[in-house]
Amino acid sequence: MRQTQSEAVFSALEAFRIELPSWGFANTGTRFGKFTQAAAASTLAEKLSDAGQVHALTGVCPTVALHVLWDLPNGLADVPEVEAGAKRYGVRAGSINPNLFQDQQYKHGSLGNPDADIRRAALAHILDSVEIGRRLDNRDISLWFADGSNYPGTQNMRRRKRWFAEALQAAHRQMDDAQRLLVEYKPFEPAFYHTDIADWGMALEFSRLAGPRAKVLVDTGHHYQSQNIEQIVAWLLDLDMLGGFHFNDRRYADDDLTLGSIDPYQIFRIFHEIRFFEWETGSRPDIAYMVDQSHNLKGKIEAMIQTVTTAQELWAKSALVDHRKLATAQERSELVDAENCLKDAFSTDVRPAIAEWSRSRGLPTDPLKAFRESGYLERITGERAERNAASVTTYA
Ligand code: RM4
Ligand code: MN
Ligand code: MN
Repeated sequence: MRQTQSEAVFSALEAFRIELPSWGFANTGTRFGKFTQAAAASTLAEKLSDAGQVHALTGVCPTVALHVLWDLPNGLADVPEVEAGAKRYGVRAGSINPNLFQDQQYKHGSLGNPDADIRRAALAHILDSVEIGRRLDNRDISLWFADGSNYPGTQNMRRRKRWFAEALQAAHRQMDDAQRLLVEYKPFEPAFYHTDIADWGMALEFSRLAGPRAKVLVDTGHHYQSQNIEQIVAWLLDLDMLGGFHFNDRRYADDDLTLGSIDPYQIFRIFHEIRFFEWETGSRPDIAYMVDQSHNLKGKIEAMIQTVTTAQELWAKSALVDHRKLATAQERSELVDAENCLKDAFSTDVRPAIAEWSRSRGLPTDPLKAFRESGYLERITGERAERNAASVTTYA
């Protein structure tokens, strides 16, 4: 017998958790400057506190991704502070993101830098990050490299590829069995001629070279216009190489806009591929769902609540696809019927069922409203406004 729609939504939501990025609560901007917000978080404690609010209201964001340079500037020595802050604000440390792009020495790259000393420094930072992840008892080290070049002929792409492979192998050797390396790709920016890990094929090759616990991380904003991301997801699932996502939306490039704000059907199609895979194989892949967004115009906490709510809605809709019907229609090449399996699920209003689930878990049925009524924003605005007004906003 088929589950009722609300049963399907309930069991889908029970299995869905999404990680928040600490940097999504801080003042960020554009290439031309930062727009400061009075309520933005600038300390680790403030970021954990804000993330804790989103988790308290939605119930599905128990972990916070950390950027080592921004959140643990003293490396391992900051681990106790992270533990204490996480405990205090009701969250846990999430994926550990080494920062291999901000230091001046990385002007010509990190693991791909022609200077061996700089490559060694970059690897040392990754090895520290592996150790930080182990101490914080978190599974994933999430690697994104800005490495690349701006002008033809200026870098040896093959040599850089080999340096990357060697260093990723060394990082993999450092991990214990509970840890994973996630390898993120991005076609361009900040490098505008070549990027060392430019697409999912390169990330896949590096993951395979690194070792069995290295997987590919798909950031939804890191593709060329109109690329079929769900096909990439389907391939990675079939290869058992999909490690996680950085969710955001985009219209032009790596815009880091709110999930589902431009093309919610895209995210639905990605979720559908995952659920269809689970139905077909009877297995549940170990995928880290993470948000990677920068909210420089919207209120940061509100934007995060909106993101999480949208993710739940799209995930719940994807749970409504009738897989048996879809499989039959695909076998018979009944194109309209097959496509309608997706469209019917996508156009179902799942919000009442989600509200019902939230109520059953003792959570607010409208987290955004609950946030606005909580007084939290007024309190942090009062506490943080002066410091944020004094922070640097200039571009040049
Ligand atoms: C990059 C990429 C990384 C993120 C940095 C801040 O574009 O998406 O995941 O850590 O931005
Ligand atoms: Mn990302
Ligand atoms: Mn990005």
